[in-house]
Amino acid sequence: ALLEAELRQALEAGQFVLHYQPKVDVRSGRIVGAEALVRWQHPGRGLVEPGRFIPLAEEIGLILALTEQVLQAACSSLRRWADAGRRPLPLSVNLPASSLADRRLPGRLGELMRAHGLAPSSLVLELTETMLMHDVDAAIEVLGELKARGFGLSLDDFGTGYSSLSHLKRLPMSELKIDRAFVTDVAQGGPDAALAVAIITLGKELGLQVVAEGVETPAQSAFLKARGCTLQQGYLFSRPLPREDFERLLDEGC
Ligand code: G
Ligand code: G
Ligand code: MN
Ligand code: NA
Repeated sequence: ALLEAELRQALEAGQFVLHYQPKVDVRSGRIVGAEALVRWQHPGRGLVEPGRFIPLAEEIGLILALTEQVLQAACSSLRRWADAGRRPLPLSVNLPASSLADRRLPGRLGELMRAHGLAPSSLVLELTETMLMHDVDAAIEVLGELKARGFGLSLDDFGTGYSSLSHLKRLPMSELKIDRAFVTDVAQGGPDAALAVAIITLGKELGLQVVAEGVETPAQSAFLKARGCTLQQGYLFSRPLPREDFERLLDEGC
């Protein structure tokens, strides 16, 4: 109950910040995008990880208000980077399961981008397969509208949820993220390597960008690259960083 009251207060006080993890094209070594990950800058506890408050925010009905702040902060950063003359870097944000239930989502996101003078293509919406499978037909309709407006659509944590392949082909995604559960042992050549290769092939055949997440070692990175997965994210390249540190990384020419 204490945490609940604190969470409400935190929304009012603006205690949520975004950290940014680069997405790298390993062929060039350059940063080609970033994922925004929310953290709670708690006055007493320090930086709180999302795993410790997102589920609670969903439970007590605060997730949409929190998501609104995340989207505002993401757009502020995109605006800031454009104003500073940086090359365009699409920013990915994680949407909660409940967000697709709102049919007004595409219109609201369109309005948000307009208000910041941004093209919808500068924002990539990350959705998990589990949230899409809950009501596939409704999801396809909302996703279709988001895609028509130009937003990027990424299927996050792929392979760990309950999507069927017959549904996958109907979802108008632009990107598929290989869950780090498959990446961890990918260089060992066992079943996870087979699954990762199958996911890469599947994604490419469906015309999607394929991104590996949770890449921590050169061996993992090299294996994935050799199999055609050149977009990678993970501690090997960088942890999620506060905005200033992320900007410094960009300034170093990565
Ligand atoms: O950053 P970290 O690895 O601690 O994130 C843990 C989980 O929290 C991940 O599953 C991630 O998708 C989720 N998450 C991070 N930021 C956000 C956010 O802004 N909104 C939502 N809904 N989930 C997020
Ligand atoms: O569910 P989602 O894919 O959005 O979760 C992203 C989470 O993964 C973030 O919390 C981020 O901190 C974490 N993460 C990012 N890179 C790595 C990595 O290389 N290894 C591990 N273990 N976690 C990572
Ligand atoms: Mn994600
Ligand atoms: Na993921």
